[in-house]
Amino acid sequence: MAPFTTIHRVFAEQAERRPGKALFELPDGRSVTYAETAETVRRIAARLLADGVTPGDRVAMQVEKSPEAVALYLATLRIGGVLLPLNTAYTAAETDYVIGDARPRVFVCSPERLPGHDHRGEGDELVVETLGVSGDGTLLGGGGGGPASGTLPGDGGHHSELHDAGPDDPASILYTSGTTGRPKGAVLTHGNLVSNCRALLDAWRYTADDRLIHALPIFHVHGLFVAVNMTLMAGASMYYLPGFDAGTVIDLLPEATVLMGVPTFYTRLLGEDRLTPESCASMRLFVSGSAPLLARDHQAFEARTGHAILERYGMTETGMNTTNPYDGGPRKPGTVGKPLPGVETRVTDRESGRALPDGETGIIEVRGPNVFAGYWQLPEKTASEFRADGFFVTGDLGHVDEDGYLSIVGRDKDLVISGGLNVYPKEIEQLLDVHPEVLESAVIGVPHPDFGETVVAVVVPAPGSAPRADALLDAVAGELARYKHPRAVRFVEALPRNVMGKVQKAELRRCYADLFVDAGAGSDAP
Ligand code: MCA
Ligand code: AMP
Repeated sequence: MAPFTTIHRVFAEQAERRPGKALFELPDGRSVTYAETAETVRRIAARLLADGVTPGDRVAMQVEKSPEAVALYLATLRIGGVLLPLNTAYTAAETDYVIGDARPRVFVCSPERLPGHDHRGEGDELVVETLGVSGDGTLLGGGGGGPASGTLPGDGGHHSELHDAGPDDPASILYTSGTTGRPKGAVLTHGNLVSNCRALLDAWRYTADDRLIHALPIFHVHGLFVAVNMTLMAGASMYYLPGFDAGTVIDLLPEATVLMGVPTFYTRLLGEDRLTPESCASMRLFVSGSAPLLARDHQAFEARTGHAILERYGMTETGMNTTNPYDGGPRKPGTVGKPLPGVETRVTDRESGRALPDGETGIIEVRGPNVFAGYWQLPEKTASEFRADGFFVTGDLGHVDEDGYLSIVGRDKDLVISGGLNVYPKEIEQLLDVHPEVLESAVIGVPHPDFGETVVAVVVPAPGSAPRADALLDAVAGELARYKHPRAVRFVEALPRNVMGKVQKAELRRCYADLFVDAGAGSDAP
């Protein structure tokens, strides 16, 4: 068996092997090579050491997408730190909660966020650094910031040692909300990242010859631990875009080989006349995940381009679990394929945990080297999500067909996935329910032409009150990131409940299923 290696070590080896090769191709025509990135990694590593980061310390990152942000990720691992990537859409309240829970040693934020997020007054534990989109800010030596500025250790301000992490050492903590409404940190180990990346490189035949269109955010598993890690480990290049823009992606298709995206990417691309077999001539693979891709869109994309989108299934807690085949079998629309090598999946009865025969729908469970170490400082919560034999209970509902392909048919967890971003209704309901004009609320997801699903709040006014929808939305706006805001509010006299008193969300979803069906992409409900 090959000795254990880490993402940061493989990256360092790739930078030695192909120093002049472009890792990042940027929209302004500039490129950043492997050697240049390695140099930035060493400089940031030195800075983080000077800030007092020791192995196991968390380094929080809430910055716009830039090559330096990837270097910050690699620098953190290089010195044994644990990366805590934060969504740039988070409000101050959401950010403060995560920072308070994970207790990072260093918080690197965009310069423009600094006034709202200067935690230095809260004690001398946290060092705040800034990093802007052009690499500006204190992290790369712009002054201010850490306590030890100007006294960088290592090789003249360059850190030359690589931390030797073991497979079970934590590499990253990613916060996911949950049915309790409180975000919790999923601890991913070096072993999780490397094993999953290797399995994907093999499954999707990803090599140094690939040129990826990278239009995802880098604070989730999809954009960072799938797309970036695969590119670094393979020694490939990426067209590194600040976000998804259909026109820009179409412009790049003739230069690229692979696109990884959420279903919204593909529905938006299908709206472009320039999406043709000719524009896709150099492409060899389109991957979709993070949310269900409608079979209809899969078929439409194949008809327009000749490419069958490869759909795969993953989760923050597990990385990637299953994938449709690259070759050796059909990519079946509406399915997420078979387990990756080394990963086991099964479908069980929720209550008893009994494995169900193929064809029957139950809870999807996963076991393998990809499955996380647990929730940060929540041992009981962690234990409750695992079976005694080590399978992790995903909360997704699915069944396996006669060829062994898994289909996801629903969720046992109360979750809305909007444009590939998870929204937990509980977080919104808690805010609405404390509003003086609200008796109670139920937040649901309904079909949306652009985002797949979108958030709707169904509200019972307090007796004698007649709240306005915009007043309720204002109450949510200050607390929650924009993508979590309800796109429509509907008032009802009472919520439908079953005999046990539980709110019947399925009935509400049926009732409001058509709210956005004829609405244009991105628009609010009529
Ligand atoms: C932006 N907005 C959204 C979303 N994104 N609202 C709801 N859901 C969203 N996903 C808001 C904006 O703040 C804006 O608000 C308005 O909607 C319109 O924005 P627009 O310009 O259309 O959005 P965009 O910037 O084009 O972004 C849409 C997007 C993006 C491209 C779909 O959300 C995205 O990149 N999603 C991918 C997320 C992802 O990486 N998921 C993977 C996590 P206003 O104009 O009113 O201010 S899951 C994962 O990692 C697991 C492991 C897995 O399996 O992959
Ligand atoms: P997250 O917690 O953000 O990592 O989101 C993980 C969830 O996204 C999973 O539990 C699924 O519910 C959903 N998901 C990911 N990939 C797919 C897919 N290909 N089809 C359907 N749902 C998916």
